[in-house]
Amino acid sequence: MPHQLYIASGACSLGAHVVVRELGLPVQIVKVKTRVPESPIHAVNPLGRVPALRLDDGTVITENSAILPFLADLAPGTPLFAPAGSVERGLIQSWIGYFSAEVHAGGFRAVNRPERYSRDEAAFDGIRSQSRATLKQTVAHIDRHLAGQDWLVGGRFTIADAYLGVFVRWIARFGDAFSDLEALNGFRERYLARESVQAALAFEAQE
Ligand SMILES: N[C@@H](CCC(=O)N[C@@H](CS)C(=O)NCC(=O)O)C(=O)O
Repeated sequence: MPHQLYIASGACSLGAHVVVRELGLPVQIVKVKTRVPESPIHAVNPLGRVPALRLDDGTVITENSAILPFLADLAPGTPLFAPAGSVERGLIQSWIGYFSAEVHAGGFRAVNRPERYSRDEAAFDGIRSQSRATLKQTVAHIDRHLAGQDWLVGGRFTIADAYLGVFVRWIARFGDAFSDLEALNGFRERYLARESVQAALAFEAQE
């Protein structure tokens, strides 16, 4: 059996999915549902989360921050990543860490899952609005970095950009509240124009 990447429609697994398509890797994309007990994801990742990468020997790698570099390393020398020990590799991994910890876990999760932060339902709206304000500050940092450049590191599309696309798409749901982040809005257009992204989104939209 080939390596299998477990993904879900609209989820943060889009970044890894895009990397598989950018690199033309021999990795089977397996679309699953999350948050339902009968989902096959539970047999792969005990946390029930995507992305999860099941290797051909049965080993399962979870976490975007591990899966994205692992996939890129399946194509040695790819411009989507950078050589071990290089400054660019450090910068790409720095952004991936920021997206995983600060933007996803620290930002979106509190906006989307206030029940994880309080048992008091009356507190949910307050958690959502404060978290949204915090998230805005977090993504404004990315917006400032992107001003005047197309991609995050080295003037080319990398695995960090593949991952950032997830959050830039999610931000669009906030409409006007985030529309002043011009560099990020430009990034979203460049991201959505990529063939790999369009193919990944079309696959995810299929029934
Ligand atoms: N830290 C993990 C987060 C993964 C994660 O939260 N995935 C979400 C989709 S964006 C999921 O599968 N949620 C289902 C659930 O929590 O039950 C990573 O970066 O890979």
